[in-house]
Amino acid sequence: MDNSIVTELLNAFQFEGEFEKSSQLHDGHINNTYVFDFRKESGKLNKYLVQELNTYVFRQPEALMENVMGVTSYMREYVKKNGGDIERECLYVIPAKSGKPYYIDGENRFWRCYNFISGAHSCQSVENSEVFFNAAKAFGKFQCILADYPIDSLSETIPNFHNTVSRFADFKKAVADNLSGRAAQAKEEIEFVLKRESDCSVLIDMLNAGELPLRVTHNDTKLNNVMFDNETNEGICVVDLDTVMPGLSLYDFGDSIRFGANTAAEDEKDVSKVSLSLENFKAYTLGYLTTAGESLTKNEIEQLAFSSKLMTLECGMRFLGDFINGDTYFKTEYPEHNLVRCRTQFALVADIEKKISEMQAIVCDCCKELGISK
Ligand code: GN1
Ligand code: MG
Repeated sequence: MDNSIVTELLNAFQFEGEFEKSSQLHDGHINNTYVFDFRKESGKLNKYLVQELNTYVFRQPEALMENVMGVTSYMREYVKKNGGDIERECLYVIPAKSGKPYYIDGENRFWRCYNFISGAHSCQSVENSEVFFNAAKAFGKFQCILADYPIDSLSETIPNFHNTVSRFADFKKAVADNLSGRAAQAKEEIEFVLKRESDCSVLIDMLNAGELPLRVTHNDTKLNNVMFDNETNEGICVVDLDTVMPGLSLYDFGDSIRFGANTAAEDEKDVSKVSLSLENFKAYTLGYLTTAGESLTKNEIEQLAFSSKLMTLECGMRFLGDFINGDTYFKTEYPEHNLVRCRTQFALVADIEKKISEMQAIVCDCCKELGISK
């Protein structure tokens, strides 16, 4: 980060202490994230998370920050009431000196700042199933805490974010427009998506028929969006709240499985390494049902396995669409990055299709183990 922008941000936000340094974090495909270190008079280190919001992806940044302010205040009250640590178990926004929860710099970049969760770490992959079990408990709890949050007060900052029918339509448009001229490079992958059109409407049809409840959901439940306590390894705080919007519990469950139950990385080039780990699927299902199971309906529980397939298909279709559009949405490190990412997602979809009955049996076993009868 260049010095002039650091100086500008130091003047813009209400930071405490003497500034020491800034460093960039490289997780995430959308925003630019930095850690700012300060030294307090007491000698204690004081860190903040400073983010440049991607306003190409988030077209309504003010509305997004209103969502974030509402949800973080609500969660902070919950943590307080339950005797938790408000510095570590929830995020809060550090306001700009103007009093606004964000700052727009001289080049029109949109900045916001959070407390930094200390004594905790994030994980980029599932090293053992306990980590995944703990992530699941954290996301399940997150959903339960927000169960009574006034859903109508949330703006849909990215309309139809997980509406797979509309994602499918966007995908077909990307193929038809072929802005980058790359569609010919991805014939097989395009076919893979087109063959699965009927899957795309399953959950949306159920929602429209009143068979699934609309909830306040996170919508980006990647493993690296949970902070784990360094000592206990418990998931203490769910982060990356930019996509908290009305949605289906199944979006959150399925997206977690997509990322964390894959035996390979999201951008693994060797697709023979990609498969669905039934062990990790079980760990996540058990953790999620431990905290959220009582609040889920029978229909939600029945669709858990399918949602894993659908969210993986959807994400793959988004990567492929972006490849064909010319990489305008996700950050990429090399020209075929989005194509590589979509291939891992489709390999995972294919493996889930083979294992779907086993996954359904695992969901039933977990319900029995936890005494959940629906
Ligand atoms: C993006 O920024 P990050 O990495 O948490 C994306 C998610 C995708 C994910 C795929 C706002 O999340 O929807 O599932 O990449 N976020 C947005 O890794 O589009
Ligand atoms: Mg993230």
